Amino acid sequence: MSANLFQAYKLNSSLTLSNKILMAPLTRCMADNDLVPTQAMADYYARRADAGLIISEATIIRPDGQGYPNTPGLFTPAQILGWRTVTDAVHSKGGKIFAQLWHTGRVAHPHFFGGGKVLSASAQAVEGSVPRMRELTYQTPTPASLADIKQLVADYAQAAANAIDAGFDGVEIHGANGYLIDQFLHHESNRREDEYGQTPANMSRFALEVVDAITARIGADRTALRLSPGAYFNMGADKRDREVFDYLLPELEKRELAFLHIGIFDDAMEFDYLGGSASSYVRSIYQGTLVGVGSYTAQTGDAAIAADKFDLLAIGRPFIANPDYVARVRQGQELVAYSDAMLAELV
Ligand code: FNR
Ligand code: 8K6
Repeated sequence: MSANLFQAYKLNSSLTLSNKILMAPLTRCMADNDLVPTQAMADYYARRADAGLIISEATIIRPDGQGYPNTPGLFTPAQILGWRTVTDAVHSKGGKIFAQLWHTGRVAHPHFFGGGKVLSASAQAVEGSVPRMRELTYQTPTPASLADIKQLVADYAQAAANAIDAGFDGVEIHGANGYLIDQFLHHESNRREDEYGQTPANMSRFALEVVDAITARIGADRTALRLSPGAYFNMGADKRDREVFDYLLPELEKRELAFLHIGIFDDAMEFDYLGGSASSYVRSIYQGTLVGVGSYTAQTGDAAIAADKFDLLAIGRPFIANPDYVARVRQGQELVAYSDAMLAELV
């Protein structure tokens, strides 16, 4: 049972994972009011250190990237120090941890950063409001100017350098789930008429600039990326998006990133314009290490790896419910079922 999951996996010459189970990035909204990680967060991550790799909850690169309360940052000295406590705790238990770098783009709300502009690719609002803060309706964003884009790329690279200073083993760029980078990659949110819009190469430009700036700063072997080629969250579908990812994925393959990670809640979901699931689509044109995720169990994930659908398995909600997920699976013990009520507390 689960034989594939417990094999070591060499990502590249600098990183080898002790098993193929990743803890998926999971926003918990538990940082302090300066967006500094707490001791309770360090303890929470350390309890999960036997994952082959932990990916941190999404962590904002700068104030205007914030779309939810108390999500941690990586842009002040106090935040870097707070994360150092987390990474030390994980490393002392033999684990590895990447920081997930985040800017929510049009899903940001000025409530969280004292007013000011909400930036996105174009002036296309996302419908609705901040979860559990329903009075905060999403605003029509301001299209990022060329100067804004330059600054954003620089801020992503600085946050990556800060992550390394904080002791992270690498970073995963959050290019998925309808947030800023993803907003450039989909036609619903990107209506630009300049060199960042309309064609697959232009729509991929911002994502590739962020990747290139970060790899130049910390190395491709420590840089990963999460993508959602299928629109399913904070995003409307458009079948022309396929051509964008058909262009982007081979470009990414040339960059020799540590891994590519699918952003999806249920990998059984099929997208007609991708010809199947998001993971099967990416696997068909991308040869590098691929992380699958989305409503898998250890058994179904192990079978997917055996069938060569992806190389590594990320586990989200079951890891919230079971800090000892890896040990339980290894020993064939029953798991505690996840429920949304568990989000109230860091166990
Ligand atoms: C998530 N997910 C998520 N994804 C991401 O890229 N960054 C994040 O910060 C979060 N935060 C988050 C919070 C909560 C409470 C949930 C439930 C999910 C998505 C997550 O990484 C994963 O893709 C999904 O949960 C699907 O995997 P499971 O839970 O079915 O194993
Ligand atoms: C206040 C917590 C904010 C968390 C932000 C990250 C997103 C996690 C939210 C979980 C909700 C699930 C929505 C799933 C959409 C699937 C559609 C098919």
